[in-house]
Amino acid sequence: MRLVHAADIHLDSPLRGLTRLGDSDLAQLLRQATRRALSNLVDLTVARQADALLLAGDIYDGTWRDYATGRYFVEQMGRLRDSGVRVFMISGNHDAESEITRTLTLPPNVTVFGADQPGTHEDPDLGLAVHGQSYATAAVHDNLVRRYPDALPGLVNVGLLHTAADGAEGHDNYAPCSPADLARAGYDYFALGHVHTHRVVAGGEHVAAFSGNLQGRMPREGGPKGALVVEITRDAPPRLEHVPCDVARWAMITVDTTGADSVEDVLERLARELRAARESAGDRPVVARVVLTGASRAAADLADAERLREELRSVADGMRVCLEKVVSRVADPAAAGGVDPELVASVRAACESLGARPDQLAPWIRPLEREVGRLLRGAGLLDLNDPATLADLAGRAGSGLLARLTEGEG
Ligand SMILES: [Mn+2]
Repeated sequence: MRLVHAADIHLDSPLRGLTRLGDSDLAQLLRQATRRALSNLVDLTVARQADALLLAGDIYDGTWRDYATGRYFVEQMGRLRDSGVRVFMISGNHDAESEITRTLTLPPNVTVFGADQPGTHEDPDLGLAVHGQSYATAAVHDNLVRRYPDALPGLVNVGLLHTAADGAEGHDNYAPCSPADLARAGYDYFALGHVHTHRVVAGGEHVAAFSGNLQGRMPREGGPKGALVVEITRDAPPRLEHVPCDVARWAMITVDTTGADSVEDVLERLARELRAARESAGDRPVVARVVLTGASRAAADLADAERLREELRSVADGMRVCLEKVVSRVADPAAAGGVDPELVASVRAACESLGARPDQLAPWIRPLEREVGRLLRGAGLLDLNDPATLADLAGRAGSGLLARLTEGEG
C-alpha cells in the first residue's frame, strides 16, 4: 500500500516579511505559496498513484478570511476524487472546531474525524483502517493517543494525530505523548502533524513520523518542506520518502565574523553560505535572513546598516537569493572587552620566537635549575639543561596563555 502523508498546510496563512519585499514578483509568488504547495501535494499523490492521502491537522491557519480559502481546498480535494484517491484528515490547534467559523461541504472521498472521541474509518476495498481524532479547541493538553482504538486485525492500520509528541522547541506542547505511547497502539504507521520539521519519532515495527509543513513560511522554517510518501508492505517496516512540495525556500543564514579582518572577508563567508542554500533549493526562489555574529575588526564598517545591506544584497543578487532582512550583532573585539587581535598576534609571535630559540629562557631557568634541577633529572621528570625540553615548556606556556586570551571568543 502506498500512502501520502502531509500536515500543517496552513492554507492562505500570511507569510511573514512580505511587506519588506514590496510588490515584487517574489512577494506575489510567496502570497500564493501555500496554495501552490497544496496543488503540488495533489500532483504528487496522483503521480505516485497513492491509495490515500493523510492530512494530520492544521490544514488551515485559522478561520477563513473569506470562502475563497475553503473553496480552494474543496477544489484540490475534488481533483483527488476524480483520480479515485481517498483523503483522511483531522484538524489541529489552528483549525480546531472552536477556531473555524465558516464551512463548505467537502467531496465524498474526504473523511474528517470528529473531535469528541477517537474514531476509526475502515476502507475494506483498500484493506485500510485509519484511526484519528480532531481538536475541539485550540489548546489540547491531554495525551489523546492513550484512548485511540487498538489496531484491527487483517488490515493495514494507520493513525492520524496532531501532537507535540515528546516536545519540540518553538511548538506548543499540545496532545503530548511519548514514542512508546504511539507504538502501543500497534499501528503500522502513525502520521503526525503540528511540528513543522520532518522527523521520525518512532522506528522499528511501528513507525511514527512528522512530515513537517508543506511550505516554509518564515526564516526559521528553512530548508526543504513537503510530504512523506509511505510504502507499507506485509513483511518489512514502512519505508518513508520525504518529497518537497514547496515553491519557495526560506533560509536563516548565520555568518560568524570572528577573525574576519575586513568587509570583504565577511562577504566571502556569506557567499559560501548563500551558495549552499541556493544549491539545495534547485529552481525555487530563496528568501534569506542574514544574521552576522561574532567579534571582528570589521565591526565599525559593518555598523553602517544601509551600507551593510547594500553590500550583502549585491552578493545575494549574484546568487539569485532575496534578502528578507539583515541583522548585525557583530561586536568590536576591543570595545566588547575582548582581547585586541593585534595583542594576540604579538603574543603568538613571541611564543614562536621563544620556541625557536629556547636558550633565551636560560636566565629564568637558572635559579630553578639550582634549586630542583638534580631532583627533577633524578626522578626522570625533566632535564632543565636540555634545549628540546625547554622548547617544549615554552611552547606549552605559550599555547596556555593564548587559550586564556582567546577563550571569550566565538
Ligand atoms: Mn499545529
